[in-house]
Amino acid sequence: MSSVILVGAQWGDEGKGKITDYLAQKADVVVRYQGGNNAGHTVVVSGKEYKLHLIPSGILYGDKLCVIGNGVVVDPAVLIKELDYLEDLGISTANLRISGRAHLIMPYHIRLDQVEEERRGANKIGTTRRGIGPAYMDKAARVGIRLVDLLDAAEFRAKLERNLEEKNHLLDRVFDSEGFDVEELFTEFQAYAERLRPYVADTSLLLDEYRREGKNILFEGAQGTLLDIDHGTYPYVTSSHPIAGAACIGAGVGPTSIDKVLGVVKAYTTRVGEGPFPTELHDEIGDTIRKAGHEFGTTTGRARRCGWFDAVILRYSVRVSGLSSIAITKLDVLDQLPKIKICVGYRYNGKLIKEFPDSLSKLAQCEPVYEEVDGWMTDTTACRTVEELPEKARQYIKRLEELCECPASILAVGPDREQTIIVE
Ligand code: 2SA
Ligand code: GDP
Ligand code: MG
Repeated sequence: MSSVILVGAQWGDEGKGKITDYLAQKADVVVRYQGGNNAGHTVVVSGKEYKLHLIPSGILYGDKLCVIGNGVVVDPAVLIKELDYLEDLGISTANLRISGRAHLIMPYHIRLDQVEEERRGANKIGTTRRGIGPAYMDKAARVGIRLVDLLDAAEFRAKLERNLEEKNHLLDRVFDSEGFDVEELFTEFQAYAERLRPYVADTSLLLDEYRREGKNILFEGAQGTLLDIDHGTYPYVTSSHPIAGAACIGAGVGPTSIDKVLGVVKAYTTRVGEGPFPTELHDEIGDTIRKAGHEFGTTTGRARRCGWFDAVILRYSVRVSGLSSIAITKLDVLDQLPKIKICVGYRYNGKLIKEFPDSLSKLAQCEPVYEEVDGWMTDTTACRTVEELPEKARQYIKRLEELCECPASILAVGPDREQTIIVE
């Protein structure tokens, strides 16, 4: 396996948690490198469901080193809650390490995310309101507070005071919202510092040691290509880079140490939040898919918008993340559909286009061009090999591979770890 980056190839929620958990069997290390607790990864092991937001899905094994890299924004209260959640379930968190270079999500980031979304009104982004955007803004503005700062009380206090002066002014004057008290936040965060101190490490160094020993490292992406701040449907994106290149920056490893990139895709498409979505279904088929696939946000519970598979998006993901292969999840969700559509291109201004457009208004005017295939109308949830899949399901997968110009290496036919097919 060596070093593999796993990324979402659509708008997130492709089943990255499940595939990470599956691949983690053979990994020595699992690393999160971007995003924060806006992510929601659901993993099912022997019928039991685990929901993770910050901690890498590899934690469920107990013996894997799990790393939260410098590129992640960490809400310490949420992280501690997740540590408690796992420990209550008897899952050890002793192998977790968090980069001291990771930035903190502070309570004022969460408040700002909320009031900014309200102010945007009809132009809202549909954020998860977890403070992700404002935390990355502070990082880029060079006023962010990092985990290493949290561990140094004097440093933390100085940075907190400076930040609160500005943030309280902004909240009060611009948003007519309540500010925060220095003493209260300082005391609250000192408790977090003590709880998190044992986990903080130079994780780039740690990963380098593992790499030199020839260990298998799995990088677990959050969100998806189309939510990337550069390559996604800007401004309806998250504030980090879900594409594969970000793994190097967000974990502190060099690109030459990466062997493979795996893109996780659903057999159809979903999106949470606002923004154009060419293959979105506004009819009962969309409702059927949402119901069959339990398409509701893991973090916020929001209903996900559902639509047909879009090969234009996939080819774009293959390009911008350099995918070596894809894992196609949720095939079983299509089991009872008599007809299935695949978007093979867009019609824009009367012309057929095959490349994903950069302009959002252009994308909003794109009409999907579909190819229709017969559904397999058979339960696939017990299939464990490609041969056991119905012929029409195999044809569907083959067609997706051709259109995406990328081979499928893994298929998923249910949420459980066991419901996974390795393509030989
Ligand atoms: P943010 O909060 O600033 O990152 O939001 C910006 C956009 O990014 C989208 N986004 C997501 N889309 C899908 N899934 C995500 N994670 C959760 C999940 C979402 C949930 O796993 O289900 O529970 O609602 C995720 N995180 C961010 C978001 O919808 C905005 O469009
Ligand atoms: P992630 O954010 O990419 O990790 O995906 P989420 O966990 O947010 O959403 C994927 C959902 O689909 C989760 O509830 C998974 O348990 C579930 N899931 C993953 N793979 C499959 C599959 O092949 N079939 C079905 N029915 N559910 C799946
Ligand atoms: Mg998710």
